[in-house]
Amino acid sequence: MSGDVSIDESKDSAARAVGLPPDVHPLGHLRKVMADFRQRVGEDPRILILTHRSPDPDALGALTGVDFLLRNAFDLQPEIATVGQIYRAENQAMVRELGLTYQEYHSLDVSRFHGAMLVDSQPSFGHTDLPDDVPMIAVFDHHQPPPPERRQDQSIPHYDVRLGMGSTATIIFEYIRDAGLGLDSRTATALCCGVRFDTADLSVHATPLDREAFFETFLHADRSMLARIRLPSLPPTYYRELHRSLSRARRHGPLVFGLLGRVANPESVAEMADFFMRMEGCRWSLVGGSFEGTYYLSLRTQVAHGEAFPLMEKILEGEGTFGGRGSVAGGQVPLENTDEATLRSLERRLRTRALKLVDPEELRGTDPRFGTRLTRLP
Ligand SMILES: [Mn+2]
Repeated sequence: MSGDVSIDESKDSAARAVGLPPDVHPLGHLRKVMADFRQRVGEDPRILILTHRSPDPDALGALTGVDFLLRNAFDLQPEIATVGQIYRAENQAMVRELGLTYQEYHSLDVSRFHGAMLVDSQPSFGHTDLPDDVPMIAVFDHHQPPPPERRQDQSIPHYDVRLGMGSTATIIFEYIRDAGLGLDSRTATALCCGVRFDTADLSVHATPLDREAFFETFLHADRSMLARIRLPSLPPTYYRELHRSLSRARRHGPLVFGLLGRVANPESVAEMADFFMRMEGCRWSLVGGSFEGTYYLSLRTQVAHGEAFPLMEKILEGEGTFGGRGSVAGGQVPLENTDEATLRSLERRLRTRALKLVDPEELRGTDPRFGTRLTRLP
């Protein structure tokens, strides 16, 4: 991966076309939406802030940032709810270090709320659970929206989706900045983790606003906390999974490919895809594993190799749901059966489709079907 920062100013305004019109000031628009909302439901609306299942650092940073914004610029007392356990050690460390506390969405009485806001996801995404009877007031995200026929979000008054943006934390940072609020160390640390995680320290997908968000939040962040989040202690199961992933993964020309069967931690799928991507000569990596009735897939590409989203689309061929941006994509396929045969046959289909995407010329010297074990590579 090249170390240079890719900045494309034109992306910002083009991306706005998906969500808010380019001439609309996001904070001004949100203020207007909230004023209208207060007129309808009363001066003191109860707001629920949500994100996708098993939130990553960008989702956690954005949740913390929106909470801060609503409390300090809108005089609200929102509540945050999450779905799904957090498995990745870095993400657990972030929750622990920052003392983040969330309600468990599925045990929450959602009828208490007048409205909901969603960060780092969109309503029709497969990995996001939303209440049916609580109106969605705002969406803040940077992922590719679904095709119009599958969009359930036509009526959301504040729909701020910016495709060119490196992280959702960056988008939230802009609101906080524009509201003239000073960042406290906890919010700054949380936002900083989000920007650095989704942009790999500004090395990919980084816009000028991402850079500003990163530097500004870094300046106010708790530096020793950032270090502890970055290199947390790891449970023994981590090493077992690592060993299994290394022994299962194969190199097929430019592709490092690992279908891991059952995994003890669904986030190890993304973690291994990142890890394999670092292998010299690897231009894309694909890792999958099954956990509690869902098959998780993570795909990474080198910028020069192309976008991850269309590759994932070809690999899933209509099975399950997927999302992505730039060089990163993730997919989930629900398993109607958790037996070995169902799992094997899904992995076979995925393997066949993935290998079809590799140029046969580049497979020379490896067993075309089975690839080469990572530990046997010359
Ligand atoms: Mn994100």
